Amino acid sequence: MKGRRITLERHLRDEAGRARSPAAGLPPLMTALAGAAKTLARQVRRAALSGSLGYSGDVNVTGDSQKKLDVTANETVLDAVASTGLVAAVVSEELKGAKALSDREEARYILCTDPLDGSSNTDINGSVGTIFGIYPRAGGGPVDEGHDLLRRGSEQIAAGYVMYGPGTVLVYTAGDGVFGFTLDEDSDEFVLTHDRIRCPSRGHYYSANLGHLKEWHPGIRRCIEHLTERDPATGRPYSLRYVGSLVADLHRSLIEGGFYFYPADGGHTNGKLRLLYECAPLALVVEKAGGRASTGTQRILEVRAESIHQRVPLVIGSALEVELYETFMRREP
Ligand code: AFP
Repeated sequence: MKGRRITLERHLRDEAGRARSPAAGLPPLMTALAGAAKTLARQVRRAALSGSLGYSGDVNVTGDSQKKLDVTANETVLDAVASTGLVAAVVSEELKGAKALSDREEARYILCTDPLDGSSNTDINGSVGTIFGIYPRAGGGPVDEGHDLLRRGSEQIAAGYVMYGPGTVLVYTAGDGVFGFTLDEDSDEFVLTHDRIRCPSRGHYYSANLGHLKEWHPGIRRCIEHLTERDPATGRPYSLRYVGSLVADLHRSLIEGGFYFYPADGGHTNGKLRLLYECAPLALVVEKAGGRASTGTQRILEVRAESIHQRVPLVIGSALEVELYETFMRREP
């Protein structure tokens, strides 16, 4: 990148220096997450060489068969944030209950994470990601599930994701702007490559597992019919792009426009994706970039979690496409 080279560390220092920045207490935590991401990028890249592909033999709490990399990713993220002393508890896709890390006063944050999302892609050298959402503690004393963990996404003070693709990209927001950093493997630094990302208000891609089409809400099926009709004036038909790795599909929508959805179907009556560590963090990122995220009927950031592994339907991406989808869902059959 031409011009001034801004590393993540430098960027975090600058942001923390702004008097009213909500990121003021976050730099060490973000630095720890970035450190975990560097380790994970290497683990994912070398998995076939180190014998780390394939299943661990266990099933996680939400019923997914765990990959070996799911297990190591979880340990890597937990070790990294535990070392900061800033996190009171972690909610992770790979842990049945929340894991308490510290009861000290400086442990001001709750971390919700999917350490390795899209792990079914690991064995085919496909893109995967890490998702994280950070909440301030609701009060002092021991972590209380109701107050500290079962939150609305709008209460997050920072959120983001790391995408392990051809390059490793870390995208985050602490409320004021969305920033993307690419890992420079020569210097082992994340460098700012996507400054103040804006999600295009519309795009020409849709991302979804159409294998479940027949079981979707009729409004969603009509939305697909609409998107796939030919009307060059409105950019239709839309093109289908589906990696099957939420972070990768979302990253495309964020940068190029378009949208991703995973609605309820016969096998996933509340959708497949988890509210606290998949939907809410990505919703904060996308909204701060000017996009939208909803269940189809309610803004994701307003949904209060009822359990830590709760699932919700998700539609996320360019504002106009998400609105269109919501409109089709509201229409009478
Ligand atoms: P895995 O982590 O089990 O691969 O699940 C990935 C995921 O949660 C999300 O990243 C994908 O968008 C979605 O599930 C894919 O689900 P389908 O395989 O049902 O399309």
